[in-house]
Amino acid sequence: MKAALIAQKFEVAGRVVTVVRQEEGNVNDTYLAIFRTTFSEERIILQRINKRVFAQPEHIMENMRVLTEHVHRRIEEEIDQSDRFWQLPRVIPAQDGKDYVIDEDGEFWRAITLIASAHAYPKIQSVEHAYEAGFVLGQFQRLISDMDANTLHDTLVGFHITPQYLKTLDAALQTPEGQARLHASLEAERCNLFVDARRDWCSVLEDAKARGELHLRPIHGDPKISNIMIDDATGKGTCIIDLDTVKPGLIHYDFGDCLRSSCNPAGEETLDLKSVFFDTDLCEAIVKGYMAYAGSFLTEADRHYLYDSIRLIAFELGLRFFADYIAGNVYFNTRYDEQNLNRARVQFKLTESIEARESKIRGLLEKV
Ligand code: GN1
Ligand code: MG
Repeated sequence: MKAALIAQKFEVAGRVVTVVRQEEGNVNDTYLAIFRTTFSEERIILQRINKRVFAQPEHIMENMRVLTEHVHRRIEEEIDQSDRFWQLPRVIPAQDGKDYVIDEDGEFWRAITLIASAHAYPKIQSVEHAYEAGFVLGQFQRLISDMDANTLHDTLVGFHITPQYLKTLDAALQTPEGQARLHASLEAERCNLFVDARRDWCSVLEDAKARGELHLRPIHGDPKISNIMIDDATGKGTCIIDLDTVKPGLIHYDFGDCLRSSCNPAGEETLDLKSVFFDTDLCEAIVKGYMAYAGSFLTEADRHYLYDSIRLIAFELGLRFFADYIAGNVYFNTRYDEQNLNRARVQFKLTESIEARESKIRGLLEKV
């Protein structure tokens, strides 16, 4: 198997015993590789970067290295004051000293350490889990809050710039194929109307940025619940994984993404639309956990846009899935044709639920 041959090119002691494809991930392909020597075993994560999405994968690796070295140093400095072990994956160099391997087909591979004896869950498990998710995100943002955003590459131009996704949708809708996909289903037409009704509002964060109210900072970019790891031994949050989208951005993208993914107990892939809603009890727990750390670095203006960020990132993800469905599923990995349409409907249902609970959510955000 190709992945096994690639795994062997990274600096890990021993020989590859097995390489197993992992199901997670809408963009990159992920494998677990197990190495053994006569006396020991090491498990690592091997990933093939999707070059359709990331034009310059070497920049992702530079961002990852800069950020992980910064965070590892800070974790070490604070270890004696900490109530737990904080972890963050480490980039494993290839045998030639580079941070990646390019195979004979030009595919780009990288290896990172596995966070052992901890798990991430695709859906929220409990109110305690929600608190821990918020706590981990707040701690992560605090640990990188003293980094200069200019030290990071913009590895994914337009990422989380909602009005840009509208343009992508509009371009797809202008093609005959796009029109055919739109009119082939009532659900697609409904999604389109849902988007239309929110066109003017969806630049809310970009407008605040343009007015100078919000500033670019280093962000994670994808802190959904399935990227937050919980320590098996203690039940406490220990780590945030999937550092592909670390780049300059608004902390609101992260806050919104954590909330929209955590407060929908049905999860992103459910086919049961009726079960999708925004759970404000979970929201309260996440916000409490988040503010334990984030309270120290949020400005008044940052706080002002927290509600909008939750609504926006749910809406934006729906828009991204919908635009991809109309375009013929060219961005996100899919297992069946209507998967992106279904994912879009889930996020739009969630957006509606957030909108219906606006005053409750704003109240929770003011309380902490
Ligand atoms: C993608 O590949 P994955 O699952 O880590 C996407 C995120 C979405 C997420 C939704 C680079 O992340 O932005 O929020 O799917 N990543 C990219 O599950 O587009
Ligand atoms: Mg990701």
